[in-house]
Amino acid sequence: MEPPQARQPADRGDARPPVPPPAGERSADSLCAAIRAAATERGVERVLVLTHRSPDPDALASLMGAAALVEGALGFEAQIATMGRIHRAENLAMVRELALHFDRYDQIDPARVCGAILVDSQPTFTHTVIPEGIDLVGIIDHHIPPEGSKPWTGLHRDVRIDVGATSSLVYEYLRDAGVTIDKRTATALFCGVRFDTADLSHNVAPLDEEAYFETFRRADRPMLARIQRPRVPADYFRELARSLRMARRYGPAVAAFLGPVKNPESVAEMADFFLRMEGCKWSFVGGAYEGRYHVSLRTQVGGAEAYGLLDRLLADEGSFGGHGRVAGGQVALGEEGEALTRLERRLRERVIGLIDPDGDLDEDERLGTALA
Ligand SMILES: [Mn+2]
Repeated sequence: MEPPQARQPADRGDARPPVPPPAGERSADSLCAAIRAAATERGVERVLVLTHRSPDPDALASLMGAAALVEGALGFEAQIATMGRIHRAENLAMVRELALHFDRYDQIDPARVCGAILVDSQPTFTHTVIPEGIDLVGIIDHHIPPEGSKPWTGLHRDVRIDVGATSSLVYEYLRDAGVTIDKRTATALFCGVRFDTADLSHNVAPLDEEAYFETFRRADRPMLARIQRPRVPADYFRELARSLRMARRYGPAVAAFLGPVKNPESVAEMADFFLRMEGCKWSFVGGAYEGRYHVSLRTQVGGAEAYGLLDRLLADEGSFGGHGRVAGGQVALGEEGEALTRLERRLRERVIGLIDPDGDLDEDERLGTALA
């Protein structure tokens, strides 16, 4: 939909400032109009592109795509800044192969940008920081905001929870703006859609299918293969062995409370891994990293929604998000040791409570079965 145009007096010509689009509008045109309005107001043609802490492939690709939109559709400069380390081997491979170089938050000069676009997240999410002195011009995301959180009410809020990947949304912006998607951006966007939809196997909207196939046609396929099966450090195998020893089977669920982990991504990775077990309807894994307890939940196709299950497991502790079969969250940990042990005990009790609501299990059954 075209943003409404303000009536323009014939004698003012080009002096008319760009008209910002109405709230709730979500198209490439309206985002570009919002950025142009901010650039005119601030007198800077440079846009900051941000996402959540420790970006995953969908976030990384969305950053690249949004920057390509800023440069290709507006001819403005884009500055991408990220925070938090990237741990998962596949995500590191994506950064390495695509030769991504992002600025840190302390390299942002608010005077040198007209505003920011936030992708694959929302400003109220706890894992997302909007630097001080920066005006948010637009958000593009597909996550359900946590219950009770106030939605951001800025000009360009494009949150489509029915779409599997933010990369698909960004692909649509580039398509609609007529920006040519180069090989590198296409490779990244394909990784984003692939990662968040598990190769179109879940959370899929028609837009995801189009984005997946169109970006695949333009992608660097040898590079895609290198990103998907990267080499992993020896530590990875030690953590894997430890996780296998600690995991327990509780009827239809597999749960593992890993205590401190070297790599917070291993929590999500193990949740994916355990879900592959025959008969496993859902998996739940938690691990402590740098003062926070990370949890990941996965459910089988046709099973319960991951978001609702994790909501019950966390019972108002920490923050979480999710869509379809995937959900994840974090709980801040208090003093060392004690808090972690207690939290893991509470979570384990809630897992057992979910699979055994009537308390029919005996002591032995409540301990679960070892996997290895
Ligand atoms: Mn995403």
